[in-house]
Amino acid sequence: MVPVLSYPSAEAERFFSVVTGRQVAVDPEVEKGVQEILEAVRREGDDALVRFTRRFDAPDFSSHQMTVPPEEIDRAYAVADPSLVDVIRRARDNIFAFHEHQKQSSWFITRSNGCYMGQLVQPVAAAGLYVPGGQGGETPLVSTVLMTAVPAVVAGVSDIAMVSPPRRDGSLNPYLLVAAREAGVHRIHPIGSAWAVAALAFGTQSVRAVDVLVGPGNIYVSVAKKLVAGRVGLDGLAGPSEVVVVADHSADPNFVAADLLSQAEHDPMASAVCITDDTHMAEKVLAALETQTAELARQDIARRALARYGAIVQTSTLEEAMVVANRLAPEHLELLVEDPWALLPSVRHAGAVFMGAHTPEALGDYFAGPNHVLPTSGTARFASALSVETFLKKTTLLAYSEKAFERDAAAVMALASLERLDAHARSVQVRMASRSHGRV
Ligand code: HSO
Ligand code: ZN
Repeated sequence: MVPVLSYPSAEAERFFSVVTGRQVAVDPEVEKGVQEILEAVRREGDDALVRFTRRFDAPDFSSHQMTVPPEEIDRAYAVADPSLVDVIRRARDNIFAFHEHQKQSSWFITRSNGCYMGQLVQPVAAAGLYVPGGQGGETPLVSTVLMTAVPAVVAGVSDIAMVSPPRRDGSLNPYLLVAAREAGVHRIHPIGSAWAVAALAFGTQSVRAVDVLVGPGNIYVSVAKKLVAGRVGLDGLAGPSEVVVVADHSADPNFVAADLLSQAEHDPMASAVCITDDTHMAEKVLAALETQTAELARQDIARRALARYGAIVQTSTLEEAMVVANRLAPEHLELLVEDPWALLPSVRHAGAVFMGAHTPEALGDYFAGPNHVLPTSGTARFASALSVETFLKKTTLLAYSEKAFERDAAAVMALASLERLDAHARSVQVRMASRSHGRV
């Protein structure tokens, strides 16, 4: 079902490049198609949105359906299972509590002679959240609503729009509407794919343009985000999901297999890798994978993912296992080892770390508090989870007294003349010349 690779070896190296390289190449045809969609939305606004939505999602979609009215959200509560609404609220509260700690404050410092400087931290004015369709609305990604909306709310964004592809009748799954209201989303547009990204980036008659656009999506969404980068702020470009499980002799092979499968069932391109220093682990995990996969509704997806992007990597030590984990820089890193805290200092690159036997990734996917929108495809080398910071921007501030100005004037003029920028030098010089006391 999955290959067992020893490390170091040529096979292991080949596997690593397959896994880390699985999202790099974008078909130029796809990019061209997406570019045309963006242009159409920019030129025609709502008309283009209605046309694309009718063609791909909801055949009778009309421009009146472009924003979900509050009564429809009320009706969603009426049909939703109250115990699920309660769970959504508890998840929201946990996610809020975690993200509250990410808030940032403005700061000021004083330097000698009456010189002040600092940084103002402010939220962006408008944010857009992309929530994937979840197989025609059958599998509503409520957790993604919470994970994208809550950090924006905590940041203080006062205009938060959510988009998600509609079902055949033009509506959204009621649980998406409930989650959106619970999280504090202000407007919901039942549109998806590249044209929804375009609408949020450019604005149309019904969809206001946003300043920051976040959320995972398929290849069309990611390509569209890439093409509007620069016009709006973005989170990362979501690639297929991935998990690395580092397991030592103490790990329960059933847990390891279950956690590998929880990623593999997301997507045929998902990657799930176990790295172990225990020579008996591979055999046991393989057996557990066989049994457990057969019981999954999405076993087809999981099998395809595991066959191409799954492996059990055998190392001789746990330190070596961490070297491999850091090379993969996975979205999720589980440490199913006796003493995960002892291993933590060896973690260099991972989107999110899950410590010990009782912390399956699913806790973080849904409920515990940390964000599940994470850097994929090895981008954890430089990128971080979606966070409050994604929705904040900073403005620096400077205030000089005359005395402080006099102290620094000559230095500024020296650098200005080195760069041969006369007007810069003069802007300092005229002030020196008009000082209340003395002349230069
Ligand atoms: N594991 C996904 C998040 C998710 N899981 C949503 C279930 N629902 C992120 O890689
Ligand atoms: Zn997941």
